[in-house]
Amino acid sequence: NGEIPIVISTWANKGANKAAWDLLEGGKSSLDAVEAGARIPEGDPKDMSVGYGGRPDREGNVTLDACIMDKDGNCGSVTYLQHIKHPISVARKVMEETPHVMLSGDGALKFALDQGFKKEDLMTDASRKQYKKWLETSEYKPKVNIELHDTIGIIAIDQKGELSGACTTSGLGYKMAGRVGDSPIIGAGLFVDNEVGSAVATGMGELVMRSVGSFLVVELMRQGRTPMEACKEAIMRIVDRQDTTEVQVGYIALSKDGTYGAYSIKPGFVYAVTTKDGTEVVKAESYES
Ligand code: SD4
Repeated sequence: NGEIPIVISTWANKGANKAAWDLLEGGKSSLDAVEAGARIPEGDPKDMSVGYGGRPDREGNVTLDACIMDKDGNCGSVTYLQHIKHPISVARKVMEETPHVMLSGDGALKFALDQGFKKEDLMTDASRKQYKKWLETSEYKPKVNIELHDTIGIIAIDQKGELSGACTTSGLGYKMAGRVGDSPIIGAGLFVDNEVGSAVATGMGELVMRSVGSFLVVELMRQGRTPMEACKEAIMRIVDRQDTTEVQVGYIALSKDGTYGAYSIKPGFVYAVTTKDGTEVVKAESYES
């Protein structure tokens, strides 16, 4: 593997890759491409880990985390954002229109509204029903590989060879109110270094944050690891230090030359790769078999 342009994303999110690819093919920037890709699951009520229709926290509030990073190392992020369907686009506005990297909660919402985003109810009949059912036991147990669609991390290289990445999620279903995961944290959920490559994480964010995973993957590539070797080493860093019996973490990585790879703790993690030859859903190698 190793061609340019290319877009890869976590899970079998072919629709996201298609939206991104259409822009890459038309000569648009990888930044435009990853934003367009991330917006697909955000707007899809059937995807219950992202944006509209996402699982709420245990108090019934849908709170969203997202970040975006470009070829120049600019980045923007929102955490604990409510009522806005496309947090990735708000994150891009934070990057482009403010002197800051991260806006959170009410401030992020106020900024989004000022920027013309609409306030919406992000719960759907399906997510309300599931939440009511969850309340019956209120047992908190994050599930591994929920139905092969989840938080989306998406990274791309455009025709000019420049890298960007995006990551967006409603976080772990039925998390504590106020919990923020790895996905909006630059270096944890996502990192882009235009000289080297980019990486993005999915799964139990706490484990990714503790090991600053995506930054680690990119730094390992800088030291000469292939994308797959770098993802594997970052996963081993987690596995060697804590109990991972019940949890999943997966990384995908893309190097500057278009080679890509992935690795996860548990089997079942897949990612979608799109080049001029079409889209392929690839099974990641994993620590456990
Ligand atoms: C989080 N990493 O909030 C996200 C959730 C996720 O698969 O990726 N779930 O921890």
